[in-house]
Amino acid sequence: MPAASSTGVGPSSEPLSASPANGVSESNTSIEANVVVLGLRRAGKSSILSVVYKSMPPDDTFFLVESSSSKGKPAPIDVDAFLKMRFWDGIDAPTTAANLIAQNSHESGDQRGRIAYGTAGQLYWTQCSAIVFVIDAQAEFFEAVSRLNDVILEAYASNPLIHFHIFVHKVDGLSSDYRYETLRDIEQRVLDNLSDASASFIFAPAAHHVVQAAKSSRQSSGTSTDRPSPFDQSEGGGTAYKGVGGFYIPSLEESPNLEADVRLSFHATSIFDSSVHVAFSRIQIAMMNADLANTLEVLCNSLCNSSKLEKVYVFDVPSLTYICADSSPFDENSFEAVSEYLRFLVQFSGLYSPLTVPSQASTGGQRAMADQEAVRNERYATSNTRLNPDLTLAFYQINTHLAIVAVTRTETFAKQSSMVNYNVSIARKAFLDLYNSAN
Ligand SMILES: Nc1nc2c(ncn2[C@@H]2O[C@H](COP(=O)(O)OP(=O)(O)O)[C@@H](O)[C@H]2O)c(=O)[nH]1
Ligand SMILES: [Mg+2]
Repeated sequence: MPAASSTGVGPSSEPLSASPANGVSESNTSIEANVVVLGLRRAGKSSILSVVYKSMPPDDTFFLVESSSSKGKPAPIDVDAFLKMRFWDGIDAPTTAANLIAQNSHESGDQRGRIAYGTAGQLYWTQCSAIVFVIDAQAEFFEAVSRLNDVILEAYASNPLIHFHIFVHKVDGLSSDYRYETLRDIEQRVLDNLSDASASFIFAPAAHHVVQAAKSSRQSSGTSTDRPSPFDQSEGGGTAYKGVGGFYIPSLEESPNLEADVRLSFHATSIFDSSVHVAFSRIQIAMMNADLANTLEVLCNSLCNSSKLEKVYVFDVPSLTYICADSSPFDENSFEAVSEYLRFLVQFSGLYSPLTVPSQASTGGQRAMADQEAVRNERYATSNTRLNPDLTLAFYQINTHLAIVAVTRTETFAKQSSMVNYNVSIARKAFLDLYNSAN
């Protein structure tokens, strides 16, 4: 059975995925993407991060202690799932002293711009790839939407490439019709606010640096994943324009049309089903280098076609998020079944012989060696289960925290299992090579 990667938060000698924030990075500089989670108090920010990245059972979030700016700096969560990401559980403090200091430097043309809200002065907006803004859909959301509007204008002024993911959260309390209505209502209000703000909107000097760097990296990169850095990355690390190949870079010379230019995505989420994992999967994929994301999808498609599978995902098992999937339409129910299956496998992973798990303090290099060793010996876990008479789920471990999960017709799978195994063994080597080269 699979084995867990090391983690920096809490002990982890368990095989696979008992460990949450897999592969906490050794240093700031290896972080490729910072994501700040913001929202009003009790919106559900800490719950979301705890459920997805710390494997906390949803019911336990009721007992989460409230974080507050008086209790010091937020401890970010580091995740390595093809992309080395750092998630910040934002403390809502719009005008900290740090922000005022940053404001001065911003006015004097500092290319780093202002300090990001919620990070207690540890990060600039120019270093954030994405912001998750959590809105409690069970409460009155007028104030939350107005706060979101402030955050968008503030962050976008310094960093026009930042991607805003708005979580319309706690939708478990709403009927499915009302869920959709609430989502549309919030979306419309946000867009209206942006449209109203366009006329008086001014970019900060930092924005010009970010856009310039993104344009030149897009021109020069070709298929390269190395992006030159326009600013000092020593604090917080990370670049804002990872994966810039795939989206529109606004022109700062023309008058802004915020409702069209700002990158916004809306997600209806709840910690009581897999919607929150799906939302984070989409965030991860959107931040990934566009070439890498395309290659991963092509690989999933070819595995799907060659083995006559219905659906293929590559999962980051500890967080139950996927890193890529084939291009067939996403199906919520099948995703829910796959997540349930992975949860089940993880519970029993300790019974099987784990791979050589590098110790908690191990370096990325040691982890890569352990992974290569496992490939050489072909010692990776596989498992399959019949979901219903027609559908079978199949699991193939890739390394200490990644796995291929396929949804397939039971009949096809039974007839062709040796061909599927052969194709999977080739695909998993390809995924592993990509993972190693992306790291
Ligand atoms: N019904 C429901 N409650 C949630 C959900 N997510 C979080 N909560 C609850 O909301 C409360 C506040 O959550 P918390 O994460 O502390 O909010 P924060 O202040 O934004 O970090 C807790 O009691 C959670 O159990 C959800 O998806 N559905
Ligand atoms: Mg909190």
